[in-house]
Amino acid sequence: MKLYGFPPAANAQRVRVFLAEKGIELLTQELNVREDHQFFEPYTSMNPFHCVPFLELDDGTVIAESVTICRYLDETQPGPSLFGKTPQDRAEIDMWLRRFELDGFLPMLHAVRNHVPMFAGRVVPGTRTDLPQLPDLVTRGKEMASIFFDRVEPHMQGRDWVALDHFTMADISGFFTVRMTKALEMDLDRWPALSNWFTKIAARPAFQL
Ligand SMILES: N[C@@H](CCC(=O)N[C@@H](CS)C(=O)NCC(=O)O)C(=O)O
Repeated sequence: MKLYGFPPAANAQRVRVFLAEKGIELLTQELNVREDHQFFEPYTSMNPFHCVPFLELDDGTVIAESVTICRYLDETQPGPSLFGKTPQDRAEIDMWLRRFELDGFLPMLHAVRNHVPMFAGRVVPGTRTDLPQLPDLVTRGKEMASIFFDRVEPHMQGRDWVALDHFTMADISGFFTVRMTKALEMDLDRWPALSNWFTKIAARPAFQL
């Protein structure tokens, strides 16, 4: 089994943090997506979505999608689950994972891709394109993320973790969503409970990226 990633890439970092939290060691290979190595063979055939991370199993099966990789490793490797033990725990964690991914991460991802100069010509992940960076998508992404954080803030008041009463995968994905406020110059102090949680998560040894 081998994990392909790129140290500065947020989605690859998400898996790295998960591995560190679980104490799992894997064979890894760096794929420099800034130098377009994902478009060369054998990688373009291994993951035709041209993104890291992806996990190559011993029988050649390739699993992409950071949360899917983490879920697979959670189920197949030893150690306490970060995805929940009971159906109810799994449902609560998955609910928060999807909220952070769909309502937070996605609009912010498009805002970042349309804002940061490095992503010119790369506004769609895994694609080289003539589509221009659109400032309106930056504005709208930040507005959508703000609405999402306004909803999360009351939930986080008086809580230590995003889901359940202990650290889970929802805290990992939540961290990478909230961290994008930095690239978008959003003031996290607007959401004090979320900000306190973020500071605490960022201090964990596994998050020293
Ligand atoms: N939904 C995918 C997204 C993967 C993704 O966007 N990876 C980025 C790095 S964070 C990438 O490899 N981009 C390459 C490119 O845009 O060409 C996941 O969660 O793994």
